[in-house]
Amino acid sequence: MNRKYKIAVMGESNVGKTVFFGSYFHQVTDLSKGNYPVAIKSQASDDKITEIITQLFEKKQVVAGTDVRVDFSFSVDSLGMDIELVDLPGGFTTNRDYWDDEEVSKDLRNADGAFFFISAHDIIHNPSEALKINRAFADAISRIRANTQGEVKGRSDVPIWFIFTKGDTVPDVSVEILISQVPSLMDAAKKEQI
Ligand SMILES: Nc1nc2c(ncn2[C@@H]2O[C@H](COP(=O)(O)OP(=O)(O)O)[C@@H](O)[C@H]2O)c(=O)[nH]1
Ligand SMILES: [Mg+2]
Repeated sequence: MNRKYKIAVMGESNVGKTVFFGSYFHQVTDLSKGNYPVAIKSQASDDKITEIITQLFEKKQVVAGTDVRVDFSFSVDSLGMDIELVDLPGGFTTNRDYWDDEEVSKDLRNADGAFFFISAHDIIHNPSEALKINRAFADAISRIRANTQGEVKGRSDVPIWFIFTKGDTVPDVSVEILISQVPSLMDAAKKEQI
């Protein structure tokens, strides 16, 4: 019996979420012709992921924007994991006005892990936009870390990952430099902070 894990996905429209997930699934499923441990069990998710991989790697076209929640859930049976992963339209996760209507708040409170997508291009070339998104993300991290009333286990150990996209547009910038540009997010994500 696999254990279920819910992953929250945060990132503005166009940051590169769908391209990242499409590339990930291309690498880890038998669509890239090897013997890989990841299984996509829901037919709807499988159809959607196959469509994205075909678009990116066979037709070599960019993918259309996401305007509804897209289920990317998958399983790694060898690790006993069922992973619930949903690709959301970007605006929902960076504009806090949507968080209650679109269940983003609930996703954050219940997440077993979270991905925050940040454009390396924006950090370097559009810092005011990056700062705006940082503020929304710092708020999201505090919701992930918050202790829900009555919950026994604290939330200080929920893993949070930052994914810097579009690194190819700023080839001379190291990941250390990118991290140094978002200190408030790194601090907010630290495990000890509750
Ligand atoms: N240069 C570059 N462009 C990217 C990268 N990832 C995504 N893009 C482009 O950014 C745009 C938005 O990507 P998409 O994955 O649809 O973003 P989403 O809205 O976050 O799902 C598309 O035109 C992609 O081709 C990357 O790593 N480098
Ligand atoms: Mg998308």
